[in-house]
Amino acid sequence: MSTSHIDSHGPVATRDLDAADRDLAEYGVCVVLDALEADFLDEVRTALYRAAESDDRRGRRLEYAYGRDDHINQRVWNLPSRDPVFCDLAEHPLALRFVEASLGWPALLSSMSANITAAQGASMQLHADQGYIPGPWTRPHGINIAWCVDHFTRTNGATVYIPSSHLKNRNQRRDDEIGELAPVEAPAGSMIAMDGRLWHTNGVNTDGVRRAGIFTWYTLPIYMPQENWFLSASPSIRQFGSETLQTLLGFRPQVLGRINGQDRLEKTPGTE
Ligand SMILES: O=C(O)CCC(=O)C(=O)O
Repeated sequence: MSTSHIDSHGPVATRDLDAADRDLAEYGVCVVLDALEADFLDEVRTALYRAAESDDRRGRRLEYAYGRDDHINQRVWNLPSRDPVFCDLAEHPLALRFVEASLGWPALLSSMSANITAAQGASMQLHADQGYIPGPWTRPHGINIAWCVDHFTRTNGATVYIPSSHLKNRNQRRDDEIGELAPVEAPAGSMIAMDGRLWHTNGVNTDGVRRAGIFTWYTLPIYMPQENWFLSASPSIRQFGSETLQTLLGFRPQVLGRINGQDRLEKTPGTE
C-alpha cells in the first residue's frame, strides 16, 4: 500500500458548518476550525497525556494497528473512564450536531480512544470504521468525530484518507489498487468528522513531533459498541453521567438492550 501523499482537492478547514456539511457529503470528511476553546483544549490535553503517561509507567501501554503488526503509536482506550473531561467531549454539542445529522437520535458511542503518533510510528491498516458492518451499505452507519489535541500535519501522522471513498459503499479490500492518500491537516482544537464508510488511517510520523487525536466513534443504536461499556465504564459514569451520556453509552436504551422491558434500572417494577 502506498503511503505517499497528494495535495488533493479536498475539504477546506472552516468555521462555516454548512460548508463543513458539504465537504462531509462530497469527500467523506470535513474539518471545523476552533471547535474547542483554548482552556478546554488544555484540560483535554493535560488529561490525555496524564493517562498515556500513567499507562506507560504501569506497564499498561497499548498499541493498535487494525490488522498490522508494526506499530509504535500509543492508544488510550475507554477515555470517558479516564477523566470527566472526556465525558464532556463525548457529548460536545458540535459533535452531537454531526452525529444527529448523520445518524439521527438516539445514537451510541461505540468507542472513544486516543491515537498518539510517535517517531516512525506506522500507519494502521487502511480501513472504513464501519468495516465490520455487513454490506451492502447505502448510508453511514457510524460517524467518527476526531478531536485534534495537537496540530495534525503531514509529517507528524495526520489522518490520511482516500477522498470520496465513502461513496464506494464498501470496505477497502487487500487487493484494491490504492492510490495516494490525502492528509487531513488541521490545527489543534479542530474537529474532524469522518463518514463511517471513509477509507482512512493515520499517517506515518516522520518528524517525531507527537500528535494526539481523540477518535470518538458513534453508531446507529443497533450495533454492539466497540468498547463494552457495561464492563469497562467507570461506575461513576452511571452515577454522575448526564442523560445524554448515559443514552450514548446504552444505559438508557430506547429499543434494544432494555432492562426487564424498561429503559433504565430504576424504573424496573418491584425494585423501588
Ligand atoms: O490516528 C489516526 O489518524 C486515525 C485513527 C483511525 O483511523 C481510527 O481510529 O479508526
